[in-house]
Amino acid sequence: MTRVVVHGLGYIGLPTAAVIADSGLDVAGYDTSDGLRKRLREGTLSFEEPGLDALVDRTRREGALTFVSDVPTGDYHLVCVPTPMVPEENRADVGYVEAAGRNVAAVLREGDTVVLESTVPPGTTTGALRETLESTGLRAGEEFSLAHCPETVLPGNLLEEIRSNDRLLAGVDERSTRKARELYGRFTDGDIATRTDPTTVEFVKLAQNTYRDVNVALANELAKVAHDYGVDSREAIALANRHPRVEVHQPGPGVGGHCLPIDPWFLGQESDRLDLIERAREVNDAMPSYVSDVLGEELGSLESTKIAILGVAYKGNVEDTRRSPGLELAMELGPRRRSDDLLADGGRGPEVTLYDPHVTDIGVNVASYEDAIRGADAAVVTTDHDEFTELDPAETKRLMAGDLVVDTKAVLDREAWSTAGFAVRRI
Ligand code: SAJ
Repeated sequence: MTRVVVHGLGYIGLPTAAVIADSGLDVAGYDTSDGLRKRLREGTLSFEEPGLDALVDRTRREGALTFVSDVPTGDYHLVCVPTPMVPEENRADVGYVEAAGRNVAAVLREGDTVVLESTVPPGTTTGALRETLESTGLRAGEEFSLAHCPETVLPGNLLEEIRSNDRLLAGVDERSTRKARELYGRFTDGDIATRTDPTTVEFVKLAQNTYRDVNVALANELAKVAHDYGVDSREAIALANRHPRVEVHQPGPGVGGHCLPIDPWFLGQESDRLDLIERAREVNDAMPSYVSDVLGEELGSLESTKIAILGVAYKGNVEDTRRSPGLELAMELGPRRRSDDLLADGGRGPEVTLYDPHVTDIGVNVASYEDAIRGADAAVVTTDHDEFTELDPAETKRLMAGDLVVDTKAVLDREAWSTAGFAVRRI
């Protein structure tokens, strides 16, 4: 039976491995983290994703999916490792891709196919990865196949999107493209477009996330300008989007996650032409500071205040806090202080509390809803979790000291919260 080895068992690798196993292939999942492999063998997932737990559990019990400690040989090697940004440099760190390439090289046989799914700067597949794999003496496009097929799935809807999204893939030659297409054709119902130029496909993936980031930056700027005219930005954007060729995204407290704040920079890896794209990044990165200014403006001063931040996941209905705008806002407002520290440092504020019904990360100090809002001068909604639409304004009003709620995601029922006595400020 065809064996697929999936390298990297994170947000993309694990669900992809499970979906491929579910399609009837023999899948071996490998990750360099001993702890992660151990937890997966014990049946513990390191992140929350609808349906994933059950699918991993079932495919494991059926013997289709195994988690291995040593990289085995495989007909296909799928590389799904992270590509973080080098801190302070706005450049991609492709070290994990190269390391995975070395692991594949150690077991690579003639006739095997290697597919890179990670988001990378243009030129990585035919550059760094190809060189690493060819250190074996085998040639890509001759003795083995090599292709790039970037993942496009949205956290919170991973399984559905792995199975149904249209895909774009490119091999280094016709055979590589055909071999990769055969694999993806087994488990996706989406349309598969193919090319034989991986660099174009790498570029396209970055262009997609850059489009979204720049569009959100436009929405954020429009929202700030709209406020100066007394115009409701959400209403204005909804009305603007009635035009058949306009699709402005939604403003918010900033852009988080592991893709949009990073991927646009990868376009600048070998080009110094980034201009609008850089500005958009700056506009989005400055949103937490804008929200902090809004709070200061509405409260008069932030000194000795208590601010409750509602939502520290990077977006609604996920538990991932990577580059979370809510956490950025907390840092912008200052380190979390206990009330007794306030006396010690002369009463400078604000005190910041965090609430998030999805976040279980022990590194993030989340309180219960009641503790977060008790005595707060203002509450700021920074994530559009479904649960937030159910928050009780009357009960919240009873517990809070102040009456300001800044709803950066427009999730609260403005009328109900106003009726309960709140001043509701949207972004
Ligand atoms: N956001 C806004 N306003 C919007 C849309 C998003 O402020 O109108 C914010 C979100 O709140 C969040 C951030 O942007 O903080 C990113 O969220 P997202 O839902 O836009 O995207 P991700 O990072 O979860 O997933 C993106 C997706 N890319 C596109 O939609 C083009 C996904 O399809 C990709 O697979 C993923 O990046 C990836 O891994 O590259």
